[in-house]
Amino acid sequence: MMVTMEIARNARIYVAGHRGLVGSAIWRKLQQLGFTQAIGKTHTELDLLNSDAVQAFYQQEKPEYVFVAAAKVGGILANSQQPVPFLYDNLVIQNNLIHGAYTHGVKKLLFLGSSCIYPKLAPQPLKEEYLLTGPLEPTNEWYAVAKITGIKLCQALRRQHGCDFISAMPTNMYGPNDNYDLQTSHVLPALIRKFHEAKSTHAPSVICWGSGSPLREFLYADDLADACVFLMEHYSEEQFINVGFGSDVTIRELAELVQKIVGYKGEIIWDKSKPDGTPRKLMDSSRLFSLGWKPKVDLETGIRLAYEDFLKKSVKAGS
Ligand code: GFB
Repeated sequence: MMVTMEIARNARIYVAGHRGLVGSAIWRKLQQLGFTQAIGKTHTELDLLNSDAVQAFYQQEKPEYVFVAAAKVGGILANSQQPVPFLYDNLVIQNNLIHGAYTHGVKKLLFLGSSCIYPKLAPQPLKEEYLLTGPLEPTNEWYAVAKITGIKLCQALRRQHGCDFISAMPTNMYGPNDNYDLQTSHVLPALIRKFHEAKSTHAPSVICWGSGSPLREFLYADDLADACVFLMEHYSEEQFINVGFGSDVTIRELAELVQKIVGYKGEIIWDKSKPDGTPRKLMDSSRLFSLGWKPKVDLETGIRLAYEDFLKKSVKAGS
């Protein structure tokens, strides 16, 4: 059901994780819409793993609205190699932020999860009600369990204490301020970097991971940010809501598209010793779309924008 609760342009809005891929996009969106009191804290200013520090922050800054976009995130390899931070850090960060928002009377909170919360072999497209109907994908179950716990905490606080806390599950994201570290990044920034470097060094081939056959859905970060602000103003339900693009591509198709955009002429080699992960995770975003929200940036346009951002950052870093 659609509700309308317009947020005053001078409301105090905390974006946790405002320098990350998603948080920075929410920050840009708030600026663009004329919000005058967005609050962001760097890791040095506020350690989200420190419960006392988070309580003191809430006490002092008194945010009225909170976007929880802070998390330990990473691609398929980082997820399987670092189970502890993906589980523990995420649980502590979200518990501090969500429970702290309750104790300090935050008016509304939006918690961001991930499409990996769904069972590995759930029917496609993924509907919200498929949560907890089967085993998770092993390469990211630590992260998924943490995110499921975050959804449940928001639901529990709503049920027991009437908190207006909602959760959104975005599909695979990409865009400005992404992580381009080849060991820890997601596939799209990794491919941008690999094809760009291969082009610059005239390398004959680029190695991509897995078989290339898994299907993934990609949403440009600024579209997600737009959806987050839309949900903050128009959604108030216990059930979390999917935020997807609406269609997916194989990793092979994605690699060929990035190759074309970067302008690399060499060969692609598939390293099958690397994991494929979930075979497919296409979201069913019909609940969100029926509220009147739609993504604006198609995959090719989004990759071109992300590549421009990558080039700007490489020039700044002097590489
Ligand atoms: O984006 P990605 O790391 O994570 O990988 P997931 C998606 C697919 O791309 C996998 C393949 O099949 C990878 O094997 N791939 C091909 C590559 N080349 C590369 C490469 O150079 N780097 C990377 N990283 N992948 C993540 C979860 O799953 O999705 C997180 O680990 C989170 O928990 C995120 O939920 C949204 O899409 O498989």
